[in-house]
Amino acid sequence: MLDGKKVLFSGMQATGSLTLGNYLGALKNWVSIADEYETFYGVVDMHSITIRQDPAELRKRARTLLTLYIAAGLDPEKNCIYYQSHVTGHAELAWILNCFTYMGELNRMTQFKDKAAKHADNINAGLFTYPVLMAADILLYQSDVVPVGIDQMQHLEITRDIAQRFNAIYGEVFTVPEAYIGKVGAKIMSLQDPAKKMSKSDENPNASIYLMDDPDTIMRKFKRAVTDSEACVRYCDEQPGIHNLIDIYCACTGKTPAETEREFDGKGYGDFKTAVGEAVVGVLKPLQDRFEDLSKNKDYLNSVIKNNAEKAQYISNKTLRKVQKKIGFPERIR
Ligand code: ATP
Ligand code: LTN
Repeated sequence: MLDGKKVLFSGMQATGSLTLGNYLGALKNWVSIADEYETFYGVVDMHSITIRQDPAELRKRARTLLTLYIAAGLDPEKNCIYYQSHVTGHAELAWILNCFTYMGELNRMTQFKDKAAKHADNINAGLFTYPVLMAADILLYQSDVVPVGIDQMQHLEITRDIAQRFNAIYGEVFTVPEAYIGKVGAKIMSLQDPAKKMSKSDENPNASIYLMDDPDTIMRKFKRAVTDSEACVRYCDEQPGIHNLIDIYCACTGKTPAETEREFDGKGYGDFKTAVGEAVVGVLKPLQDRFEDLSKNKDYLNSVIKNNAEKAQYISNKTLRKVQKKIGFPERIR
């Protein structure tokens, strides 16, 4: 609890350009529930360097991501939007939590296995302990809820395990967080292979809709989206391509799958794909316009970056000091 409200933490990596999957699975939910919580939204640039990054590119992407948080509807006066690397407690708590996390637990993480396979030439220790830094992000603010897509569930479980283990030894130090998974859009699949999740690191640009894609590109990508052979708009597991497009349509329009089936009864894939494309353009265009406006306002963005980092540093220090005391680090002399 912070100022009588429950605490929410979430974050995204500044790697690659955000996709519609990131938006519908995470960012959109962040905005819809923000008012109910005291919120912290990190641009988790420290997580990004587990994969080799070009410095100038990382800096640019981090700023783009922070701007997108605001463009998506998060008011930075009410939501603490900041760069993870500006708040020292993340790394400090992560080190401590590393000493309360087992190699065997980290070995089971599917994201580690996937990323290690993709980057076989750079399987660094940071990639391995990535979930511990994520646990530190969350526990540092005594977070109650963490809105994420389904793919992050395993990391949430390990965070809970670490918190409970620590609390069992030292008393109730950490709030044990819950994941918040949205009802629609929790797992948007690739437009080219509906068995794979839509991912910003996919090499095929036609597999993903990027938040910055222009309307023509969006319509073209949906026209080319892989569909099935039944030629009717039905929400079922046998038609994974159409299933995914219905999920996208519902997440963008607020309609249900049953309503969508009725709306397109007797119509072919072509009409449906056009409607999905238009629904997505309708959601992304205003976001893109706000992004353009915000990007021009450098002073405003800089003040958000500074003020929120200070706020996050101040609040996170409380947890950090408590943890340091509990584990027996010597007191600071003032
Ligand atoms: P990468 O391809 O670099 O691993 P990613 O696209 O998977 O990146 P992340 O930065 O790992 O994105 O995730 C940011 C947030 O978006 C997380 O909460 C994650 O659960 C959510 N998310 C990512 N991809 C999808 C998707 N296809 N559908 C729904 N949510 C998603
Ligand atoms: N691992 C997350 C990003 C992330 C995160 C967090 C999400 C880092 N720290 C804390 C929620 C809470 C991912 O989306 N890949």
